[in-house]
Amino acid sequence: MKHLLLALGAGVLIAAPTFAQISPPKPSAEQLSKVYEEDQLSLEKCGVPRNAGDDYRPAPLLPDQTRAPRITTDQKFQVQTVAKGLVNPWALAFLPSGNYLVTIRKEGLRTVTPDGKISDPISGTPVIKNAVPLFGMHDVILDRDFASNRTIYLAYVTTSPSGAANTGYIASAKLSADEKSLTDYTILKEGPIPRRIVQDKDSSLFIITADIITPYVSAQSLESGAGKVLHINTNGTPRGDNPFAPNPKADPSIYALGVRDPQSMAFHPVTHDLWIIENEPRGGDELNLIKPGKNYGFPLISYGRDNDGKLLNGGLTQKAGLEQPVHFWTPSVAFSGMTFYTGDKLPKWKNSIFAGGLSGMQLVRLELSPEGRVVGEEKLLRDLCRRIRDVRQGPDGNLYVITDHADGEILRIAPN
Ligand SMILES: [Ca+2]
Repeated sequence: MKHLLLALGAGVLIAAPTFAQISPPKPSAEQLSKVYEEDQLSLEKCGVPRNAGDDYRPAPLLPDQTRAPRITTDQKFQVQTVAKGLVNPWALAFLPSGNYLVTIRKEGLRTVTPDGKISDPISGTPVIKNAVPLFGMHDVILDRDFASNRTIYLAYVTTSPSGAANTGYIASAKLSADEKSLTDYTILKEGPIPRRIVQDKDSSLFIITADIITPYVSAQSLESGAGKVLHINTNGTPRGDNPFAPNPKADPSIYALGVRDPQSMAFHPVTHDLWIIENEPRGGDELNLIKPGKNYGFPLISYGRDNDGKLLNGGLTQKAGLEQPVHFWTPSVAFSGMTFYTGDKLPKWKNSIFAGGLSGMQLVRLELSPEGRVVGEEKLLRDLCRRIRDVRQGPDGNLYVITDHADGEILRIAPN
């Protein structure tokens, strides 16, 4: 059975896009015996995710670094379907008009009205031409001053004008008042695969980029913007105070290095620290607190393994000079979007981290201690059996998630 599981893991890049259309196999008794009791219910209902549990459980450096106590709250909530029929939506933003702005992985951008009407594609977005099915239009955020400048930022992957496949872009553009077209399209950064963007209080942009192609030569290279946290101004220039800017060989936009496939990033609502969640190849998903100039270790250290099941760097999990994750998950949840909940509608969840699981098909809620350690983990929405791509807090104080399927949805999590 172990070999079967490894084979499932090896197919990540090819198998994942069709995952939604294939019914996962039923779990075996052996698989069920290796997970928490509450996880068994999910396995029995939703089937075995590709990152199903096996016997690889590397020891953490710190005892609170993995397998946090399972918790629940008596926060009552209901899940409402806002829209359905979105084809593999990736990210969600909230327009002042009340409409939702949604990226569609293979297509671009659309809006959705509060009553679920999906618009035609917004004209002026880049054409997504790509050889790797998992890439395409990823993140969208509104500028802090969107109400006056109509500016949005996009993270996407396409074939470059010169024919280079899988080229990543960060771009800005202005959304027309009728929300039907983009103008003033400006490329801010070209090259590495960008996953998410967040904007700091000073308007500068943080971007997380992936290094998921073996043998992972970029994440540790200061000459590459891949496998990094980048920090740029809104016109695309690197921040002058970036830690490696004085190094003439380094990409001056690098803020931190050594990440693999970070798909979510958010500022802590109290400390304003920058947190990310990243996916290691197979198991070992990490929650990291990002500091400038720090090296987060991939692929030199990892609590996961490569997609073919082989150990990364001999299975090394710690090394002087390399940052340890705040928390890690084996087996993998395959995290994508993340947010801190700061609203009043769901008060029992205030200041929790929410993170969506793709193959894990769940919404994870994490409680942090004042010291920033994970002290509890709650698994939500497991009965839906949906790949959760993004989770955001709406201006109405409710939580919204989007699901990554050919008939993807926007779901609202509201008090009950
Ligand atoms: Ca790491």
